[in-house]
Amino acid sequence: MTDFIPQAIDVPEGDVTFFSEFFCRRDADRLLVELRETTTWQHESITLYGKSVMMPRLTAWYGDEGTAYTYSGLRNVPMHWTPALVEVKRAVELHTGELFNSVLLNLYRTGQDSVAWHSDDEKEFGENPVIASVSFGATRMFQFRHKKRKELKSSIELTHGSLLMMKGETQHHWLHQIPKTMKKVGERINLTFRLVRRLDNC
Ligand SMILES: O=C(O)CCC(=O)C(=O)O
Ligand SMILES: [Mn+2]
Repeated sequence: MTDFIPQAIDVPEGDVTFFSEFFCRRDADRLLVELRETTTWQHESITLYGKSVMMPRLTAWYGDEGTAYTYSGLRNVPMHWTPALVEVKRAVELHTGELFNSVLLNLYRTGQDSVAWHSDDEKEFGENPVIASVSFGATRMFQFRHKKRKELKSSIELTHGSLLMMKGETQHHWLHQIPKTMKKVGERINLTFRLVRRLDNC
């Protein structure tokens, strides 16, 4: 880890901070290759307007036992942590003081891969989820849009080895996305660490 100076991102009613070089170049290069090769990537389909379509990215879900949850209509049953994931998780936990028990990985193969507007507000994440988002590989634009105040927007370039923290009421008030780009960009891997709580029915 090299950069401990947080950059605050302008998202009123939210709490977002960015560490541009959370991992040094050498560690980031090594982790990109390791994560690419040791992750069991899936290409899932989702139902959109009654039609089954392939997701515009590859995904993988890892975590402690008992942290399964439903995301985009898909039931994610986690796989066991790999050494590369444990390394990234430990670094993030040590630095932020937060604890996580699961991670969703996304692999954006080209500029045509993307994630559509959404918030990470599944009930399993609790009232005010803390999301730690680590990026490796190609730089991609991450955009925020306020749910009600249409004039409020923000964006940040997520660079190789960076960490973006979203906390507080961010997921209540803001949507985020990674748009497609016509630029020639290489592969990018993103990890979003989350704390999944067991849902109790009583
Ligand atoms: O790739 C990213 O930076 C964001 C991914 C994301 O928002 C998600 O998986 O929920
Ligand atoms: Mn998200």
